[in-house]
Amino acid sequence: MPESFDCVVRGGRVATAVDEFDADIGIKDGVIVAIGRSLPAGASEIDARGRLVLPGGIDAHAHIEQLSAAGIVNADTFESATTSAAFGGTTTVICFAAQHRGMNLLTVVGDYMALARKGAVVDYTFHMILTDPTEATLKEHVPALVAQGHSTLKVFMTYDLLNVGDEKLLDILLAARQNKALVCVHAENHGMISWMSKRLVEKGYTAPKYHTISHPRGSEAEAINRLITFAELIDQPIMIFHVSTAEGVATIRQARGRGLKVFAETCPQYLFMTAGDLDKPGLEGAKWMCSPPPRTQADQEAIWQGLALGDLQTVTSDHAPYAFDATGKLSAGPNPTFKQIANGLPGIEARLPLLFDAMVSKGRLGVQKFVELTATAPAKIYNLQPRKGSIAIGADADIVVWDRERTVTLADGLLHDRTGYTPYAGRTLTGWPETVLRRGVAIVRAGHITAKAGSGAFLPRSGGAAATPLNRPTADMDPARNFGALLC
Ligand code: DUC
Ligand code: ZN
Ligand code: ZN
Repeated sequence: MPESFDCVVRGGRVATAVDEFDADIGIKDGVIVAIGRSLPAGASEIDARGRLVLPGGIDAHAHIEQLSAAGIVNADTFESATTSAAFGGTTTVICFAAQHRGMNLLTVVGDYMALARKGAVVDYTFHMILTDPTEATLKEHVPALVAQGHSTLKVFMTYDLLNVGDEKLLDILLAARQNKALVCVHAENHGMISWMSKRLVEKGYTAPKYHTISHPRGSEAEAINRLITFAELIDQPIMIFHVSTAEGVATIRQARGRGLKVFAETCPQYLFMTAGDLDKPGLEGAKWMCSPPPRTQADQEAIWQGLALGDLQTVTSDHAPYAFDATGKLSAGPNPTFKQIANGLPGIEARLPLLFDAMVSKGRLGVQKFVELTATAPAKIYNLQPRKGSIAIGADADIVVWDRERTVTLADGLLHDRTGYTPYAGRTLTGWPETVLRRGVAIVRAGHITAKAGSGAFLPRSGGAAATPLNRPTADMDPARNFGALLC
């Protein structure tokens, strides 16, 4: 044990993904160096008596200061989004360096890194969105960037200006395999969405609620199934983003049952909202518009079941904040069709309190599963362990002291992102992050943040175990069974 601690978090009830126990936590140089009873005094002390002490949350899917394909920058800067994250108990974010068509990926990542360095107040690492997988992108830029610690590629199967199509998706899966990177995918069938959207708008069904109909539920399971089929052909691990339907969960469960390396996430909007939330007067429903859209209560139940059984491993926010004005949701004018309204919800701050209320306060799956879904599993999948994701000797002291009694009624303007609204307004939650430590320093305390813009650290990552192929080639790709063709 070191002779002195910089800080001791004293007297709390510590919970990890597997344990729960009463302990003090001793911190030195930003790292947890002791977990025990009656630790000697630290240079500073945090009184955690009567509180839960949990690892800082990891939000592995947050759109921050990102240019959309339509040319809108979302409402948050790195500083505002990560401030909001910190207030909500999240100490690490994975956000998106987004290549649009014609852009050089090296430049995209360099420019994005400059924004993060300037503004982030929590630690961060990137997914690289590929929309233009040219030869140079795949053969030169991806290898160089993976070597610099950017080890996930993100791909869209829908959106006019983002989707890469089947052949390029296969190219990207292969490039990822060759570079030991994980591929994260927005999986929805583009043709179905496009066809439904055109028919709805032509017939005058333009209100935000029709956005839900324009993404027919089958469009998700179809794309997930196609993606899994492609990933199996290439023998490439994948992460399926924001699963919204029972059929999506079932398709993933079946693939995992066959031993395939398929990971999946969902988001609070698919656990706590339904399509009915978009059915509001005028354009108000736009505040609940995201893709895929929220579905039904039966889907919520199926997704909870998927989380319980491990078919889905993590819950992220998919924070995609657009203000309800001409800079965001109404950028196409005061009277847009649902097709002209930016997709996305603010959620980086509410994610943990919403889940804490459901899982810990109301008891659904319990505190250990809460920690697993929101911190430990994303740390494992995105290869941030052992530094992040748990309370353990040697880990960064990213710690949240939770007041499990405090009730908060969410309201527009209460949270710290820059949209000014929350789709969860009016919900009363029990349990709230009280003190948030990032690498041993209390950055949120008594409702105030002290972290300076740019004090967040970049977390370089290799692909790790999750991104390692099974080495289980299909017959078509296996030279021993495909008449000797060398294809990978
Ligand atoms: N859907 C996406 O695909 N990205 C951001 C937000 C959203 O709703
Ligand atoms: Zn998406
Ligand atoms: Zn997203």
